[in-house]
Amino acid sequence: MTRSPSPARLVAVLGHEGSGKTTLVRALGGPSTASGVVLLEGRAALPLADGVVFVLSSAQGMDPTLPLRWEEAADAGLPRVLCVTQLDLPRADFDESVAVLQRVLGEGVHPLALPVLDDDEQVTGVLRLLDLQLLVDGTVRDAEPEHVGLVEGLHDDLLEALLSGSSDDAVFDAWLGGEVPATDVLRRELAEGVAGGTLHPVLPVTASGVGGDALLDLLLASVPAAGEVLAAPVHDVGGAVVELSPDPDGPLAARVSGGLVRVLSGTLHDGAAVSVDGVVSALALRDLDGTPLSTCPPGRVARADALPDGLLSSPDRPLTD
Ligand SMILES: Nc1nc2c(ncn2[C@@H]2O[C@H](COP(=O)(O)OP(=O)(O)O)[C@@H](O)[C@H]2O)c(=O)[nH]1
Ligand SMILES: [Mg+2]
Repeated sequence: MTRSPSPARLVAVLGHEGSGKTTLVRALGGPSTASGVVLLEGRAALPLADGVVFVLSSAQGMDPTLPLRWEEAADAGLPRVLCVTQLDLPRADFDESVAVLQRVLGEGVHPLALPVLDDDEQVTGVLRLLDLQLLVDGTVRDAEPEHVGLVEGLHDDLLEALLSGSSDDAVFDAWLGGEVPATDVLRRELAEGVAGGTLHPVLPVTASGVGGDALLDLLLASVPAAGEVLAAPVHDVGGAVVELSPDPDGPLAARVSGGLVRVLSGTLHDGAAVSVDGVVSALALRDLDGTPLSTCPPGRVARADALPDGLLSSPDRPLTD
């Protein structure tokens, strides 16, 4: 039996071995989450991705390669957010992890939510710093006044970061004048800052998924569906630029990386002959969970394990970068 393919907002999950990437993807219901965000672990997903989540284990601390990957993703123009995991382990400390990330990655790194602990030091919810709402067990309510007092400084820092970068001068001036903008204005500024690569929120997520909704909401709001990867120019055999658009009936073009395939234009059909940078083979198309897939339209991602990395096209109409 075949199913419809996975949806089209693709986020690469990067981080140190053992930092909790697989656990995070599972806790969020991935790889294809119900919210329409596809989470793929590892660097192979990067050339296909619309955004990146960097995972830092609060217990293990900083991975020395993280700044390199961070720059790679920045060069690719991808929105970057950060997730702090393994908060239940003995040496874990969310605030310390945030401080390390701010020190190493610099500008634009701000906590967006804080872990809320119960009497046994277990993370049972998160406090959203944007609107000072508490999310516990799927319910949302105002944070207690004594909590608000403790986090007011972080809330103000976040709003200042959001609004000082705003293209909307009226909003920033009002903020300077002591007015707190409406939450939907703040959400819009947040989404624009993350999408534009100037803001990098940090969120706590546990192995059981506490904090996961806040992360998925952020990704949904700030990572463009099927972005840059679809826009890169390709050429025909004569060297002429071929303009592609995400048209299911357009000329077939797809990117292949690490056994993953993402369609730029046209539609992939299971069993069809395809050419990857001149090497022709028969396509064995599967969904991310391994189930056979009959077709895959533009923007979607699927598995095609046997294919080499490169630009996929039809053997009848070969394309190159
Ligand atoms: N106690 C605890 N263990 C975790 C947590 N997240 C992951 N782990 C464990 O840490 C190990 C590495 O996690 P994994 O998700 O495979 O990391 P990956 O290598 O980044 O994919 C596994 O044994 C997980 O069960 C967490 O939040 N708390
Ligand atoms: Mg893993």
